[in-house]
Amino acid sequence: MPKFAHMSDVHIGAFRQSELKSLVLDAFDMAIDRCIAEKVSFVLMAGDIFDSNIPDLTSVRRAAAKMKQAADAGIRFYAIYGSHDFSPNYSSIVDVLDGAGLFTKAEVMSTLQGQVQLSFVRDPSGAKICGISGRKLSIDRDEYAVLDKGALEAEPGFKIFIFHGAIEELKPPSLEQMEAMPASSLPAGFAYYAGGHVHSHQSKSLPGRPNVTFPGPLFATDYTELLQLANGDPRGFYLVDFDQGGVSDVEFVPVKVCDVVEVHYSAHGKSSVQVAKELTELASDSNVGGKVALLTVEGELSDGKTSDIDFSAIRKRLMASAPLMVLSNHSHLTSKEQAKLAGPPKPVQVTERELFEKEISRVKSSEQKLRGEKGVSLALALLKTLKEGKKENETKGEFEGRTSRAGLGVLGLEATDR
Ligand SMILES: [Mn+2]
Repeated sequence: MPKFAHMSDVHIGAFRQSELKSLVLDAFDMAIDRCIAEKVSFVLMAGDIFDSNIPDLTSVRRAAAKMKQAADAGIRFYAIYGSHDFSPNYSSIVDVLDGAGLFTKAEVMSTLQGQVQLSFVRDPSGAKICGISGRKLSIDRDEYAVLDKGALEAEPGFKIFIFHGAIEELKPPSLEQMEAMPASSLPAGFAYYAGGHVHSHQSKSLPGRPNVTFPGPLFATDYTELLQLANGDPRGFYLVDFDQGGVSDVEFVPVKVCDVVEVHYSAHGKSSVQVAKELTELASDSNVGGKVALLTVEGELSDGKTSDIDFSAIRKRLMASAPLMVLSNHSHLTSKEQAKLAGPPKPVQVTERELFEKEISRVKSSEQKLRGEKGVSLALALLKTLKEGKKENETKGEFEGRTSRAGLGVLGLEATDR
């Protein structure tokens, strides 16, 4: 029986550290090797294949070489953008690979009388695939609202819908806050719904919409997800048996590239001297060879400062057992002594206002609006404008023009034409 694979949220190019970037690609290699061994007809990539629209090229080169190997084995790839690798003007790596013939973009969209029309991409196996990409700022939700579902539902044959967004009925409790749409937004009567965006795996059949499936990442994309791996959360993709009659089996295939372990230490109620000593011993005794080690230190020191603890020395000790990588997190380590001095941290906005209030007396200007409370408000408004970064795909010139126009607007000055 023919098979297809369904992956999503691989986030190739994620992580700053080259060792972790490489592990993301190792997971991708393992998944593709399995697809080749299983002789799948095609692979669905439901968005966020890459961590950004223009990821680092070393990662792209490795991923493209692997896909080429699969393509040479006769495997076809159908992809949509996610929210990370989307670009509004066709300058995403997804478009590059589509242009090079390695991918086929599964979103073929047009608008007719205010309605969104989708066209099917036909795979040689007979499967008909269509879908909607993820976008930044959830613009895609509007597209579902005006989607011509009737035409899609009327199409006969074995149909797959590919999408990038959370579905209310399948939202994991840990992602309560995530924006989601009801399953009724999806056209009914397809054989399989290949989802992306939700970073945990799940497959569920809903009335009229069977096999609504999210694979989640193949490895991890940030520190929190590395912690999930340390806690034993499985990662992988789906293998699906199908024929023209429909889907007969949906199987989750775990992918594991390495062990991830957390070395957890509570410093609560201990002195900085004691913590430094105990952490050094803990690091010397921990065997994290061949693993990714996450060192978490938290709690409030009874005595001494957090800076008394030499974390780089402790890290070095951990490195002695030759781990793949050591990441440490001590952002939740505090001390009684420092808390007394500094008080609880203030929100950024409060700090900014306080700084301006302190400095405003130094402004010597006859312009009333630059002084006193008015001056503080103006400075805050200007700062807010200047903080707006360069927009995706905005050129340097466009960015500078927009920023100076907005700044002059805040100051109540007219921009002069050059
Ligand atoms: Mn994602």
